[in-house]
Amino acid sequence: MERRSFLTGLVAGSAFVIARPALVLAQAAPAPAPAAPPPVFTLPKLSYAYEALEPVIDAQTMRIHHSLHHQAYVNGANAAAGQWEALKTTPIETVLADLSAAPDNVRTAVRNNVGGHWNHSFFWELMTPGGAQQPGTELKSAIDGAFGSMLELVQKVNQAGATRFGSGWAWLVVDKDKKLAIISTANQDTPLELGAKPVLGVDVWEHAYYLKYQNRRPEYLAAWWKTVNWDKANENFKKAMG
Ligand code: MN3
Repeated sequence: MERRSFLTGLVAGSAFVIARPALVLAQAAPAPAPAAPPPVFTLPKLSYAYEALEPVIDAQTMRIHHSLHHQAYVNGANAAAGQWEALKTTPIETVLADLSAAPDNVRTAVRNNVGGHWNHSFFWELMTPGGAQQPGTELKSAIDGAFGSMLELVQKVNQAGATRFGSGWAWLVVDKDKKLAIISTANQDTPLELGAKPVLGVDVWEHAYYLKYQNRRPEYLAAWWKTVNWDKANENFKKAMG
């Protein structure tokens, strides 16, 4: 079609659209579309307000991190579930422990988005306003045995987070030999694919701290410990050892 006749066609089409409403009103209402199935993955609600972790993590960072970044991973995970049927029914931890089971065309999407959803869900629960002060007796003695002291644990996790190049996470995990270990993962990779179960983990993507701390990631890491919910960490440790 030549440009001239295409434009002429558009004008004629517009006139037709303007003439239509009377016709539409005369018709019966269309049948409602069938209800969409519920999404496979949903954004978890936080058990505290966005401002509750101030001054360590500011409300704006929490709002953007939870309602936009985490939501984007949830959306990506649901899109992946549209392409890989098994993702709708397989437990998320099973999926992340063996990414080789995912078809080639969705594996990266699953790694990034299902991984991101899982990591962030874990992270929100691991924090609480004011922190829950101390690790329990069992976890404390395991930490002392593995690293010497709480202070050394904190230093080693902070070191792992500070030296993660680019984006990722630092973790205290129970490894596949049931030993405590400190690791770091890139992007939204999870400890699950290493056969490890996290006790605690901290997001060191810039989106987690940049508004308040800018380039001072070590300062964010040092402050972050004030938010740690040790009750949750104790629970994670018992589950991992059980
Ligand atoms: Mn994040």
